[in-house]
Amino acid sequence: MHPPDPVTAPSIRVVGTAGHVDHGKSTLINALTGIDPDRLREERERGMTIDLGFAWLTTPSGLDVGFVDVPGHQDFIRNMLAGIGGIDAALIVIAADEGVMPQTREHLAILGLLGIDRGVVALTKRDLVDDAWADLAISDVRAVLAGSAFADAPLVEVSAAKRTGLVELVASLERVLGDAPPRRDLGRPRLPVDRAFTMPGFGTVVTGTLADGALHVGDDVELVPGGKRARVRGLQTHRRAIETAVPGSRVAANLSGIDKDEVERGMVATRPGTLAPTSAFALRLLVLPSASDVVAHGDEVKVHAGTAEVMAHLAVLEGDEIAPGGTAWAELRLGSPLAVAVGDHVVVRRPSPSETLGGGAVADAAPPRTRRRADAVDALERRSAPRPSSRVLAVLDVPRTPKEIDERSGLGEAECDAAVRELVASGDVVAIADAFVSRAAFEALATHALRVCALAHRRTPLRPGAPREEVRGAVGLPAKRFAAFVERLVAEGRIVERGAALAEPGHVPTLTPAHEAAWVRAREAMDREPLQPPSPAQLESEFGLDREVIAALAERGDIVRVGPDAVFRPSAVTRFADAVIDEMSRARTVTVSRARDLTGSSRKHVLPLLQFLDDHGLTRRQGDDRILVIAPDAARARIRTLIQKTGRQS
Ligand SMILES: Nc1nc2c(ncn2[C@@H]2O[C@H](COP(=O)(O)OP(=O)(O)OP(=O)(O)O)[C@@H](O)[C@H]2O)c(=O)[nH]1
Ligand SMILES: [Mg+2]
Repeated sequence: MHPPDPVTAPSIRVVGTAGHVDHGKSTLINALTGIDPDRLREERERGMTIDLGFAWLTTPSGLDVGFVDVPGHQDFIRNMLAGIGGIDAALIVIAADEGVMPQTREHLAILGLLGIDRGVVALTKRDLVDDAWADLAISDVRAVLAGSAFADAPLVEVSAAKRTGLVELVASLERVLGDAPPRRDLGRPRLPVDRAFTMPGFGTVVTGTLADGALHVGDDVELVPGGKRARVRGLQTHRRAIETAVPGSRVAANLSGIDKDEVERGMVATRPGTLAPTSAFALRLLVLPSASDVVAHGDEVKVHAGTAEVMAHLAVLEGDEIAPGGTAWAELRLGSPLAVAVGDHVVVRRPSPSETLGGGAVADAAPPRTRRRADAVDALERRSAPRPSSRVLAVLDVPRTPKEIDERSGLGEAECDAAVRELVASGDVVAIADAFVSRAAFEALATHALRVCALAHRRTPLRPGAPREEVRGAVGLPAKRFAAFVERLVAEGRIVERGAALAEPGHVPTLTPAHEAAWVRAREAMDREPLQPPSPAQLESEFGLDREVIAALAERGDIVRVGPDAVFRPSAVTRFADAVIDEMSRARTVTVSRARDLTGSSRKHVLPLLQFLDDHGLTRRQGDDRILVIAPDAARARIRTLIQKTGRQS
């Protein structure tokens, strides 16, 4: 939705492998990345993946891709399910010599249930077969994929042993990932934990694929379920330390304040208070056509959601059972609490004999307990029927013009306008210049902009804030929309404009102790003869206060910049202004030399001061004289507000 924080990688995606045991998934990942995803000793000894493996590469065009390598053996399918949820695209691995096998089909079915519809097929071990065999294998694969989301997925013939086809495979992955929509950023980060371990010297580390928002070093997190709190002490993506992890990236988070034993796979690290564990949820349950039997009311099933896995009791809300290939509204009453959100895709399996039964998207994460089944179904139907406003809201994860909203939502112009008006009135949608954006997306942009400001304050404490253009680049808004965006944040008191910079409202430029000491001496010099103070050049040569420090002093109100080469203490400016205003209200005009004599200043100092009064609409030149152009009282008031505006008074 917007470019990530400047300190994180430019673009980041996650690919998961899928495919039958021994078809060459891990070998291929190793050949592509140089990283062996089989990190356990047992895996290396048995030549088989047992648990999830992780690797990464940067493509020729600069895309960072993380890989989650899953086991193909059916005994470890729960591990596969824990890793595959957060991916952008699948790398479907099918060995040329064996072709499509049972777990090829099961993994494909799982990808379908999870709504993962992008991928590349790698026909591996090409070196083991001749061309005729390979052609047969390809038509076999195409037949199996027909009718699935992967029907038109690119297919690349590769051999990890001979290192052929690898360049083409990366190019295909790049293309498929390039077409993938940006990961949604709701400003509500969720990190489903797929590993938790301790690292000597660091403490507890959890890893996962981040969803729905960014995580920052210093953030407080809650682990759901359980409610244990911790703080993010450090973040890494692909072994690089980062300040901010973006949604859709592989993240290792070093947590303080929590023991390794208190965290496990299946928990979700999230912003405290944003995700409640649930003990039951409702969904439209699709039973796979391949299921060996009907799925019946009262069945004990296993639910896989995110990286979690819990036992559940199935309540079928329509009829008593769902036949293979059928769907019905159902409720899953969980044996232990689970962190799920509406829209999450879950997979349902039979514990024994072990089999993937089906799945669906969570429609209600907290269904009311007692009600008639028919009422429950009605409520779920209503909830999931897309109303015009929810269709409009769904397309406003990025700013769009009314015309674009019409096109994308598929609604008529009138219906669309009415929905937008309703959403703006309820505060769910915000207008910025010519476009509209959802409140959630607006909030994510705001959080992002403020992060950039905070970062600038930390990196350049002397400066008034982050350059506007830098913030604009970071949030990725065109100029007009950015102006409206900032205006709104200013009006809400969440950001302040300081010249060409944007800052957090509380930010005050801070000087180093050495600069503070220099300023004490310079201030004495300025106060000695307030209307003949040292010039900025002298402040630099004699006191070591360079332009940047002077800007910071002006920002916090210790001095007033009156002209390019003139600075004064605020009290000197008001004293000068009061004297010449008095003179003009008495004698109507004042000359440069009269102003100088009146205030005991010098010509060099008086010229910029008088120019300052002209520039701010208090006085006007008339030949060699100056006259007041506003009432004396108004002039006195204006000079005081002006000085306050250029900084907070010292
Ligand atoms: N000749 C040849 N052998 C290969 C190729 N790719 C993998 N293999 C061999 O196939 C075997 C299985 O490879 P893995 O990469 O472990 O297979 P996998 O799909 O990761 O297996 P699981 O993770 O257990 O599901 C190993 O002995 C590999 O050396 C290839 O391109 N050519
Ligand atoms: Mg493997």
